[in-house]
Amino acid sequence: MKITDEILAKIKEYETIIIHRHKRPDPDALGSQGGLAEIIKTTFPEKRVLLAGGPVEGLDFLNTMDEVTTTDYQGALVIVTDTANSARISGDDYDKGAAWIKIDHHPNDEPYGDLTYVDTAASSCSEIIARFYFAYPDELKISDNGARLLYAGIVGDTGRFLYPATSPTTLKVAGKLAEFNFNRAELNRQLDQVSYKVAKLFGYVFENLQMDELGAGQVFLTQEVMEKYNVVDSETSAVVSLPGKIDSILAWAIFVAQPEGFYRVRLRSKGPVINEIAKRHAGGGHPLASGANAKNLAECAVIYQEIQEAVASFRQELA
Ligand SMILES: [Mn+2]
Repeated sequence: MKITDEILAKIKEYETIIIHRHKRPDPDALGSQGGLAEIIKTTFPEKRVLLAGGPVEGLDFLNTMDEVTTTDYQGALVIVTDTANSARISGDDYDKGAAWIKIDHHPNDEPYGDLTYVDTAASSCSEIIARFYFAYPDELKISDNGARLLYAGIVGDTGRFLYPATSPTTLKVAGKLAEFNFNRAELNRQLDQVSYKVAKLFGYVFENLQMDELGAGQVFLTQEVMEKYNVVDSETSAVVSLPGKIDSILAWAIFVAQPEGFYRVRLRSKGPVINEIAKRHAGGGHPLASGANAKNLAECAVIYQEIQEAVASFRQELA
């Protein structure tokens, strides 16, 4: 039995289905979660589908969550999308259901769940959910809003079809989703626009980025900087891809100081593999897009040195 057949059978089997995604959700987390919910609701209107995970931090134009209580989990099927490891699942009771399923596109370092469907070649978890929908044209239905959510997730995780994970399949799936009735131009604008204060922070990042001669970059967002620009940690996600605009940069880290004293580290790359660095520093992710944590400035310095080494050996292999 194909894994997608098994997942469809599980969905048919349960009356209540609770869908989780990762903490600090991005458009792909909300798109895959909400898109799957719309498929199930539209196909099986008698089923109860709940979205778990709490507030959506500035992405409420995409979706809002449901109130989910512990008793809702009794006899329920839990599906978790876009979340590599259980510690990152948003919401507490994800393990209290009768069965649970993982659907994801990150490296499968922790294969949690009774069923695990991971495709690391997919651009996004939303692409996986969209392919699931298109694989059962006689069985599954989706609403226009479901198509909108999946499209948003693909646009989010591919940087608007820019990153290498964007495959011909990604574009085909996005094209088929675009046939549904939603305002694509408005959605693209909502995903792309930033507040005036975050635009000012863009200026700070370019102004203060340090880069070595091989193209390893770093920038620090200290508590003082965050206060000066009046931004919170979740708003800094908008600046993460920014250094990639520079032609000579290859890999970079953005160190975001946390009130507790440690640093959240956002790592991005155009080639050198950086998720191995992330794993050594309490993190993980994709080869070209990862997150880590540094206890203090000394660990930040170690991380930057490891980026420099990864960039240097990447350049050597190219030469
Ligand atoms: Mn994703």
